[in-house]
Amino acid sequence: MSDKQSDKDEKTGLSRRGFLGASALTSAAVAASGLVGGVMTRDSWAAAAKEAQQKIHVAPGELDEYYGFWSGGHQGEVRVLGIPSMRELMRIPVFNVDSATGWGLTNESRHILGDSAKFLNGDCHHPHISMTDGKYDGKYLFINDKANSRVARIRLDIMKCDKITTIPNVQAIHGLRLQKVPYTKYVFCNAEFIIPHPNDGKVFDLEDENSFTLYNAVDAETMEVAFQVIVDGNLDNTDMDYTGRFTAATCYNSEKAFDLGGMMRNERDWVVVFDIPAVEKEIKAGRFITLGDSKVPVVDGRKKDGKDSVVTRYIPVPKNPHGLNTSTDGKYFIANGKLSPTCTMIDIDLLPDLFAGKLKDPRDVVVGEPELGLGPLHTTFDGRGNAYTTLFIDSQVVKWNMEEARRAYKGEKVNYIKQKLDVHYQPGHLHASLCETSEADGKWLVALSKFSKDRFLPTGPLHPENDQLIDISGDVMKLVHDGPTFAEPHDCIMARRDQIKTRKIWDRNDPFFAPTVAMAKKDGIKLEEDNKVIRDGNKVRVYMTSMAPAYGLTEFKVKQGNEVTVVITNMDQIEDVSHGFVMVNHGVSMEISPNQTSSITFIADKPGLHWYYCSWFCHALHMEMVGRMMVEPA
Ligand code: CUK
Ligand code: CUA
Ligand code: CA
Repeated sequence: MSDKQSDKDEKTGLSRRGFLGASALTSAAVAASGLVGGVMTRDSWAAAAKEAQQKIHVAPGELDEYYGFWSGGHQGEVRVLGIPSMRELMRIPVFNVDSATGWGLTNESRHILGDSAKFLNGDCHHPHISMTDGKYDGKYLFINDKANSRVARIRLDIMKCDKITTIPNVQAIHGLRLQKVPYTKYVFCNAEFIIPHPNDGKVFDLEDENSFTLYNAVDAETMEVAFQVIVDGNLDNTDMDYTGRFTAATCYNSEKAFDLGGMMRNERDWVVVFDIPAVEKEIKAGRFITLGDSKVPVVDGRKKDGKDSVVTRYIPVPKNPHGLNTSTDGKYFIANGKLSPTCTMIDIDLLPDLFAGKLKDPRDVVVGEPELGLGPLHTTFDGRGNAYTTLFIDSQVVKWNMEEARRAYKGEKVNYIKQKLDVHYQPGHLHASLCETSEADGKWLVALSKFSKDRFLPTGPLHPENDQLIDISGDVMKLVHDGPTFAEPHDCIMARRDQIKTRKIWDRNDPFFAPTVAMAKKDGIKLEEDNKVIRDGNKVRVYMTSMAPAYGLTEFKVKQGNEVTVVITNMDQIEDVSHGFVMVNHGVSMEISPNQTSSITFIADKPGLHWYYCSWFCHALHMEMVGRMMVEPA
């Protein structure tokens, strides 16, 4: 950070320490003037933000303190940002096709995409980092695809997607969260939409008892679906506790309706709580079914004749709840009311009694229901007992104290609301640094606003979103940065930079390109040395190395109609020297980073001379890094 900054502030002549003190006084004055608990004006936050703005200045050559991983929304990728600078560092293509790296075009990426490679789109919402003992372990990042019902895993050492799983029997994977304790064994994800089973066109009725949706657990290592649970109603967002026993999910369509009016009919929908060891026990005892062609064990978690199943409990909460967040102290599941101005606090310590039948009413586990403002969507935490909730309709972030909200629910007169801060505009998710772990450090908060309106230079009818950085380290929230982003990130996650350990260059034994290495071995090729063309009937495999500024092969000959696979191994072992390969007029492009092997397959359908060139600037003679494919007419 800006430790090179001058010790004295030029305008005020105050030392840096004095300046901080003065700003703390300003905060106290703001509190005394009654702004806390009220609305701060544009002027007042601008003044309060001055000192915080210096904190976010990461000078040229200096590094950020946190990694941020941003969902790319219906653009389908994951973006890596540095926090607090909000500088975009990298993009990780996942459910999209990427021209620069060749994701979706190369054989390696198509192998990972599997059958779903036929889809060129995705819609990601929820990026989450794997954990050990309730802390980020930096191994993987998982993300959902609502559009094509998939879950993807990104290896954080290379920042590439390495597995994608399509969830069977469902439509639209939305909420996604990870097991926190003792480690991320399961990835939990919600299928949002209710569909008939089997969905073969004979039944279109959602009232039918064979119409339902499923809660899903994916094994984080194998990425296979471990089990599914049938639920009443639908599923929106989910989270897990810090004991490893319970997960919870919101349902906004307890009505099983198919239209807006119907979905808003009930004053209360519910949170469904899952007892995960109880689900595992059912499966072990053989009490499960399977659906369609899939072999995944399915346990029924619906109520039967008003009686609870052994794996679920349904807790009524008001109305069309959305976000579901576990407080970092491990005490509460918090359901965000959306159509109700409230959040519902569920005491996790009371859930064993609820499952044991010791409580009369499922609402007995509710220990707080603070009234926060209009349109609560998501909540995050600072590790100091405060919660921060987005108010979509009010365009605000509200800071509130959880223990005080709990006391107020018992009838005590306490003002649990600490501050309301205007954000711009209509926020969905918000996320504080390390807030999904027991290490929540209460430093930075990002509010992901759905509308930017007047905040940026106009870009035509389509506007960017606005991800706003807020300093929450003091008593008062300070808005310090507007961050334009493309196509609705929905959600993000921040980890300390020491928690993410990346490789500088590829390991030659990396499983990412293992199928290509196996193919070369069959062809008797030494990838690190050989520059050879293998002809196999109509198939031609062209193996070459690359080293700046030249390919190992500057020409090769094929016949019109041949299926050509170009395999390139980058022998530059210098960090940051990536090459590319583009075959002009063939839709062929890929990245080959240091020590990496990449391959791409296409049809040589046009006779004649066709140039190929390096697309990643690698050397003073990068423009000259070219070659020719000669295609003889059929
Ligand atoms: S959801 Cu978009 S604002 Cu998909 Cu997490 Cu709530
Ligand atoms: Cu190799 Cu540019
Ligand atoms: Ca509803």
